[in-house]
Amino acid sequence: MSAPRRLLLVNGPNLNLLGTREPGIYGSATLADVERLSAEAAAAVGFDLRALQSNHEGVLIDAIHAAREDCAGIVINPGGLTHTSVSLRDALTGVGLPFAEVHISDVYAREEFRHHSYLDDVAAVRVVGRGVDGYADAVRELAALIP
Ligand code: CA2
Repeated sequence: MSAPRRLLLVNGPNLNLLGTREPGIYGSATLADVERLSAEAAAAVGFDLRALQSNHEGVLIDAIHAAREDCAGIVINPGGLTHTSVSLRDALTGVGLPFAEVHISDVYAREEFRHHSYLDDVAAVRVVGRGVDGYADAVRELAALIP
């Protein structure tokens, strides 16, 4: 059977607040804008996109596990879990799908605690500090790796 032409877009804790606060760091686009621009980028390279945001680590992990059934790759902005979660890393490596790690802001120009990522050595693609357009870049770069 051929691989599914679908990507999962995962946004982690607090990213539902996009466009409502801290525009100086995260811009003025909303989560709905991010999901739309990502779906458009996916469609342009022949992929369907399913989007999920949750503030709950276990919900994110369950969605990553479920992606094994019908997705070819994952684009994820794990939010603050980037810097704390071995469990999220284990979920992503456990399902074995290629994934792209996205950060809207330039985490390396911010506080020291944002410089460490539990995902950076296992991500197939990393896009950092390109604003919300980075999601479209991540979709394209990830799709290019999927046969
Ligand atoms: O730059 C990114 O995309 C981050 O992943 C965003 C996380 C942060 O903990 C990471 O260090 C970098 C935080 C997401 C919170 O998003 C908000 C958006 C608007 C207003 C408040 C929070």
